[in-house]
Amino acid sequence: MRMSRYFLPVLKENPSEAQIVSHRYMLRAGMIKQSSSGIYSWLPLGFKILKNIENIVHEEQVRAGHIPMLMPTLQSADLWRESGRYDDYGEEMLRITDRHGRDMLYGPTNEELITDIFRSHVSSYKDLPLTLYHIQWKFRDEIRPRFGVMRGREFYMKDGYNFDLTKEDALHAYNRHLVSYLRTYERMGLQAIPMRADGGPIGGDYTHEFLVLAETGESEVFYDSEITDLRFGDRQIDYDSVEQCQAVLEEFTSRYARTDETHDESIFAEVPEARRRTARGIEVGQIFYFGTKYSDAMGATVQGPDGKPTPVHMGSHGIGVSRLLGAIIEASHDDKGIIWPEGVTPFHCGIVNLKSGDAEADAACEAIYGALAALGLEALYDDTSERAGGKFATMDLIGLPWRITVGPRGLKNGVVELTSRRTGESEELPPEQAVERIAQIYGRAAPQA
Ligand code: P5A
Repeated sequence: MRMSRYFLPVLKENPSEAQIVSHRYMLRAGMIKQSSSGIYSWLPLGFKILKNIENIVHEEQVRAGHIPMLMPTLQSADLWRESGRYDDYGEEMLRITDRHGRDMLYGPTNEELITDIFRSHVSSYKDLPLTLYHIQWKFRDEIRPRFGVMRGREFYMKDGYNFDLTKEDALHAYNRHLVSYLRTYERMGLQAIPMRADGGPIGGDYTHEFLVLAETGESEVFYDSEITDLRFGDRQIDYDSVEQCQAVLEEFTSRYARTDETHDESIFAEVPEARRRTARGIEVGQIFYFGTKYSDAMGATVQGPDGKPTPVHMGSHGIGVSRLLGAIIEASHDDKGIIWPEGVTPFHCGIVNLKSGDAEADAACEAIYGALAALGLEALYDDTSERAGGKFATMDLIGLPWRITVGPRGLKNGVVELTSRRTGESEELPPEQAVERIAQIYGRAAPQA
């Protein structure tokens, strides 16, 4: 993408309404624009990152054997009356009446809708296990929407639902989700720690939240510091293996880690004092096992092996896709701007032309831009006539992990500059080698010599 043709409405000043760094940078980098309280338009740069995050979530869900689909945002109140949550959900639910006077609502979550789909189409235990998911906008009329996309009213969520014949099978689904979530967050450059939490309006008493530690997090958390040493890494897990998934769950949940909702001082006191930590965290996901809560209320049964109708065991599992942009920025930034991890970056690298209009500099930039594109790598090429300082400031603010700087002086010596946004370190090398390095970083085939 050429900067001169892009839509990147960068703000020079700090917006006064933003209290935390991620909100500030998202507004300044022209990623989002508030349309009303807690509701945002996703401008091109923000939209691109949202889609990258969504793609990682999809890939990891499919890897775990879960099946993608799409349910609507608007739901009939009748389903929620069946489960009893129409009244229970309270003022967070946005209620709407259509022209025929029918009660509708903008879905804050989809347990009822998916249970209705299940009971309409699945009747035998032979069709189990089944895990369906979608990534769709949700609405919760939060009393205090704040921090930009962190606590929005309209927000993007991946929500998945498992249906199993027995509690044991459903607990395997729970463990499988925990494993796949660990992989998902690490691909985004995040450490998200599973912590025992409270079921809240979703229900059940077996649930873990995934928290990214950050001073600006809304949750208070208590944990054994040893847990921060754990990494999922690139282990290959067989998602159908009960033992393997169980082992990962045990490894990642055996140390003390709880949100304030379930915190227990007497158990925490058993952690050696030097390892006891109290901190704040951003909740980027939550998994639940709630047994037959919805299947009992809504009559979702299957014919069991004994021929008798059996209510299915269920769980649901959510990832805050739009919130993740804020969480990643909170975890990865400096005083100049965002530092995107390679896994989610909107462009693989930036190209800064120090002298747009100079025939040689223009030609070198075009060649690099074209060579990257031929490798399937997308660069944001600043071809504008803005001064160099301004171009660098914009690149630093929007946080592309790599930058290639091209100017007449370097070109005289046959070199351009490759700079890491994270370390600030620069290296001079011939343009072809700079392209090669970017290709290596992103695991693309290096160009032919
Ligand atoms: C699990 C999926 C559920 O709703 N039902 C379907 C279950 N869980 S949850 O914890 O309530 O939400 C899942 C994740 O969504 C994000 N989230 C939000 N993101 C932005 N703004 C909000 N107001 C908001 N509320 C929830 C969180 O990341 C949460 O973990």
